[in-house]
Amino acid sequence: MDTMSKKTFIKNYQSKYRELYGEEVEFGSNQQRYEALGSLIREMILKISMDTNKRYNSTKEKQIYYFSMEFLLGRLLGDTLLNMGMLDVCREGLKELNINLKDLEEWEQDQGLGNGGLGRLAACFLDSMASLNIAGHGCGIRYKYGFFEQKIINRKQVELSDNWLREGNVWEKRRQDKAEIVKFGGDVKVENVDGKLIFHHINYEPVLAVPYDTPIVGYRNKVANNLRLWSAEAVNNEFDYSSFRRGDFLKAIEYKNSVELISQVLYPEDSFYEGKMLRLKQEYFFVSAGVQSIIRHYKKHKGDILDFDEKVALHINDTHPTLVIPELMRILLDEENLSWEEAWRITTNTVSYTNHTIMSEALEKWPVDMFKKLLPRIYMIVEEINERFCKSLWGKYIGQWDKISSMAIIADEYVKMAHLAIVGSHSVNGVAKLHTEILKKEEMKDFYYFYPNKFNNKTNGITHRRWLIKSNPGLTNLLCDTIGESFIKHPTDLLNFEKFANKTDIQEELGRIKLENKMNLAKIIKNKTGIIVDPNSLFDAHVKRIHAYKRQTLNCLRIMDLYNQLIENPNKDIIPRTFIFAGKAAPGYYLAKNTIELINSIGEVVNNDPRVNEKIKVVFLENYGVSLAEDIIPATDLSEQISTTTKEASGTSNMKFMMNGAITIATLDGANIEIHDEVGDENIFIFGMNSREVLNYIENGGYSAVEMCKEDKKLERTVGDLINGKYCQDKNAFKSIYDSLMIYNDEFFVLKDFESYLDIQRKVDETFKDARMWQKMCGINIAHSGIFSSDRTIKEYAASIWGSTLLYKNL
Ligand code: 26W
Repeated sequence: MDTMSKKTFIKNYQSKYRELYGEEVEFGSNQQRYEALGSLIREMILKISMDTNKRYNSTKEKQIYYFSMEFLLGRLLGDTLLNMGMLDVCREGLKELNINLKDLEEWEQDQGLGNGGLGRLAACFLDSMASLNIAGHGCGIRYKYGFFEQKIINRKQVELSDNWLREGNVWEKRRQDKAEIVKFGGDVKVENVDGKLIFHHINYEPVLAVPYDTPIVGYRNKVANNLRLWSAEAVNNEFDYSSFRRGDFLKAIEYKNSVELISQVLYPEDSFYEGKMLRLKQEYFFVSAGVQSIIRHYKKHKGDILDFDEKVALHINDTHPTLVIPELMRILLDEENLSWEEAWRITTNTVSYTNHTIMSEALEKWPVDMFKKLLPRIYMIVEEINERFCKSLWGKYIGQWDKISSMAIIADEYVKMAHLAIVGSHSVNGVAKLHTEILKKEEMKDFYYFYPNKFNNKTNGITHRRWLIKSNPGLTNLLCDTIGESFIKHPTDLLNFEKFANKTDIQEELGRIKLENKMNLAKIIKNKTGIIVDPNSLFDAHVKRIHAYKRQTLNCLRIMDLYNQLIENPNKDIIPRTFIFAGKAAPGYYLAKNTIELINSIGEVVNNDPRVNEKIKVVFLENYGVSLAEDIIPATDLSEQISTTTKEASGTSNMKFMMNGAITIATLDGANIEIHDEVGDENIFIFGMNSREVLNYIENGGYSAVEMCKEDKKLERTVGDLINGKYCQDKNAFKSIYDSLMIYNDEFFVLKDFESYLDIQRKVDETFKDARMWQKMCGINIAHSGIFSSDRTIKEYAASIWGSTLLYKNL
């Protein structure tokens, strides 16, 4: 890519600043300077976007659209500069103007339009698609308020709204000219014209879907794909004057408000489904707008509708966008006048589906009444899909009514979205090997038996551009100095680093880089919490959504046990540790919120107890998100991935930590298994039950938490500490956690894995004592992390699901 010279950059930046603010940049605030830089870069990207689109339109290469309810992009400035090859020029140029690029970057609000893993994966995929020169675009919702901002007040989580658009968003461009109408409610009138049924959707409520486009720039390859996020507006932006005249003024306002509600806020629940009408509205809203605009674009460029499936792939990120299937059917049937068979062939060939969770409480199903009322025409189509599917089941399972009704799309007055997604797509994939096996053998086994060829695995990945090159420049420099730069384009070349992991000077260098990152994090911890932590202590990070299955409680119990031991035996030889927690709890998830309170309470006791606080510190960092993760991950020694085996579909922070040279302490769950396969027993700390044992307990019972406690006095005592006032005067403060373990029989086997967790933690201490040994392990982890780049994942999707035209010409 032709990059700018420093001189040109300075000139352009100064003139951009003048144009925006009518004064010289030296008088500006950092926020204004950020805005000016953002808009300068945005303009430069415009040219790349135009060229990319021109190329896509003329080569007619297959276009991939990734439909996702969530895109957790974080900040864009730094990563965009990196990908454009302008990071150095920009940093140096600004320096000449006495401006620190970092100070400007901090002014950018995180784009937090996602809950966690699923949304961040979508963001990593966009980066990889653009960087691999694949014509892949995002389609989602432009929530006015993203994931809530978390504050800790009195040790408890408090939720504040995330008004991320308050200062505007330099990266997006509103495209009023590309707006679509989405229709809700009303009735369907069926007309018979010469024996053909024509469906008229009448009396509906129209909603204007206005797209906002954000360019996604590939790594130094002159590609800019598009992320299109839809915003809901009243069709007549002004009040409806006819109803106004009739005195129905309030009705007009009501309509406007109810429409704008659709894209108002991201639902903050993940892994827990709530059958809210507004959520169903959100789902249909962006799906319908997206599919309509894709078809409009396709036809505008002279695409033949019968070849649609050869030129377009629509991917659905979990079941949330499943309505892509009936919506595409609707357009093909009602607007393109295709036969059912043709429409069905095109739809199923076009759509593919990724499952991200086996937690049954996260499975989406909509009450038939609600569905029918909100989407009458779509419901008719889903009914027809269901009938045809059930008929095909009858052929195979003669007389087996139970099986047929358990597989049906509509049953027990519910529309089951996962069933619709499987039936209406040509590919169903899980996100790590174990997860896919569980889908095939357990969760979706009937469907796997019926459609064995649809099922496949695509182990998740993370973009090494954001999560290594951008967030860990120290390590990146060391890698470039030792193995050269090829890993940037070919991340599996990181393997070349393995031989360096043995070298003393490299081990020392790795230690030095880590220490520097830890000093940076220590500063952040001090600023945010007032707690002073020792950068030479072992940084042990457990950062992710707070959820019972992720077992923050197991970590808490272990710290509580360690605290008891240190009190009893002040000379106990342990490695000083800083326990770092961060993560948000869904606002309605009491147990998870109680866990946050527990962590903070343990912190208050431990950090203020002079008998132990030279040895251990417990820190909870509020408002976990992409930007905070970028500070925590490069500074971590030990990565906690301790979910109940079988429950974590993949996990992706495990990969980020590994790539930054943290050692993983883990159950053999999700992608931890594949990390273990990569680095071998000696370079990871594995503990706990395996999937067979867990599934066996779940299926056959036989586990008793009370018995576990009876057998292990230390465990009994630690669990007892939850309700004896040790960590909070109010003895009932952590009653819900205590009850989840002792009364509800510890659904996630925390107590069962406790002993083996303590054992392996002792091994961690032993290993950490030998600094050289530890750094060697870090080096090996880094060397083997390349396979977890989302570039690998995306190549697999492109080759075996999307059938996209692969043009690796810039690689
Ligand atoms: C309907 C409410 C709801 C919302 C979001 C249910 C479920 C979700 C997501 C599927 C939750 C999620 O983010 N799952 C995570 O997806 C990651 C990317 O594949 C995996 O790495 C994580 O293991 C999985 O928990």
